[in-house]
Amino acid sequence: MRTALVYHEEMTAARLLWDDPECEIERPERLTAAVERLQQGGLEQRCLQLAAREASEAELGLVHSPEYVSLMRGTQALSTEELQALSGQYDAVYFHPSTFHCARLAAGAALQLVDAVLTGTAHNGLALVRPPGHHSQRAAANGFCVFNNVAIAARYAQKRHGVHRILIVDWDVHHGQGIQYIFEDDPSVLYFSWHRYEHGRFWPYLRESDADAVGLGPGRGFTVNLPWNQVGMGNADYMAAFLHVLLPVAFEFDPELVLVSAGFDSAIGDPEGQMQATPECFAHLTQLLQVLAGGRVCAVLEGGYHLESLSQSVCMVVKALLGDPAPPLLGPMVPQHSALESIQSVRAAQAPHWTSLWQQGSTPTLSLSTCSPERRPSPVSPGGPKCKAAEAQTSAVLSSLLDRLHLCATPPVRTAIALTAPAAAMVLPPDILRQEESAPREETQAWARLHEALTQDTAFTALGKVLHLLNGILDGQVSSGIATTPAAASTLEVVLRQGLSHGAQRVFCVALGQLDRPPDLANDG
Ligand code: X5A
Ligand code: ZN
Repeated sequence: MRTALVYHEEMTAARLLWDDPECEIERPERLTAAVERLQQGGLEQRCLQLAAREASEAELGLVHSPEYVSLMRGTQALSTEELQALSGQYDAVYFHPSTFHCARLAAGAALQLVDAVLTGTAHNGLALVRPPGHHSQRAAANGFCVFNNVAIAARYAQKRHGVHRILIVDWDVHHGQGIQYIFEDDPSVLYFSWHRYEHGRFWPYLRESDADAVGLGPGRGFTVNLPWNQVGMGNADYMAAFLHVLLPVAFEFDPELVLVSAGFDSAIGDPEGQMQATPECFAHLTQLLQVLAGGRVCAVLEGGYHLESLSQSVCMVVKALLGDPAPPLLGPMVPQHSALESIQSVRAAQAPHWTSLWQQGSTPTLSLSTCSPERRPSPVSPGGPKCKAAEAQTSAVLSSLLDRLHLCATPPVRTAIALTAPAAAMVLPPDILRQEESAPREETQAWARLHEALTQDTAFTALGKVLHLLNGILDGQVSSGIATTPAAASTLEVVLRQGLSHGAQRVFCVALGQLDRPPDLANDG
């Protein structure tokens, strides 16, 4: 299993043929700089290198209208003047005689990457492409984008490989409104985008880029927008966004494939984004995504206009995909107030749709009486009395939630291990807490009275050890524990029951041992 790198030199052919200050940043050197840096770092050679193919017109038709595809095909034969005139029909777009070929290669590269990952040829991968895709719409080019590479890849993965749920993570600094429109009513594709927004005063200036755009009809809750209202967002802000918004929702969604609209204009030095995140941050973001979908992560280049920052960030993503450890993030790692406000506003907007966002002691937008336990809460009439009440409730809890996100000390990351057999002389790292004690005998016995199968001595000791570990976790002494037990499933069941009855939200217990029978937790959800 390897990391695929999909590329074709011919994608450097398209370039701006006239003066246009808005478009001149999207140039061929973006690709050559990134590829050269991958070569210098010895990274290209560690990847499975695949030459991009052109997407067929049928494949483009998965997302785009036949008329639009024909119009784009026609650009190959236009004069410079005609190309410039057609470009003027769209927002922030330029055409070149090679654009149609490049754009088909860009979409084809994304499809090849998906093929490689879904057939098992590769574990994960990156497609380095131009033109980018995430602004492109069914019948419109937009923001340097001609065909929506990632959206086409998502539909293709569903049609060709039978994948059901796909997560699209758009970490480009611009809102991929094209992807949002294509999937806005589709619950099979979860679209997450963060973007420079500045309360609507940044391109593409859309009301629907704000956090309250959550999708339409059956797709409600499957569009997740995180607008940044200030420039200068850095590593701590990006990590907080992943940890407090994207990952909870993504775990609950449980995707079978992760596609990344990997733009690097969200990195430090980029003239478009004006953000502060360092290239190392993208290694961490990539690593975090690899816990989803069995590691099936396909990243496709979008923006990124600072050649040095772009190339370094691309290297960091490829290193993380290859499994190299991520360099530490330096600095105090404290999110900015404005970032926390944005994070809290998305959490509030999405809370009705995702139980993983319900916070203990507060349900930001809806009280429990209006929010049914099923996935879809009953809709609240816009502007109605419930809506007004919810708004008031939101602002009331907002500041306390902000304080909690900001100030609440997280328990130390510390692991305890409890071994039932003293013979198991394991050499443990020094920072691991070795737990010799067992839980009070009455506690264990009380449970064992109800479960006769566990009253044999070894299982009984194991249960005591595990309960003791659990106490350590619930007290905040340690954050996780490992117990070796001869009856893993039964003890695991007790631990989970205990954890749930304590209202625990952060219990990670691994029981190593024979699975005598699968834990029966169906009744507890
Ligand atoms: C793919 C991408 C940005 C367009 C900016 C226009 N497009 N001002 O980053
Ligand atoms: Zn961008």
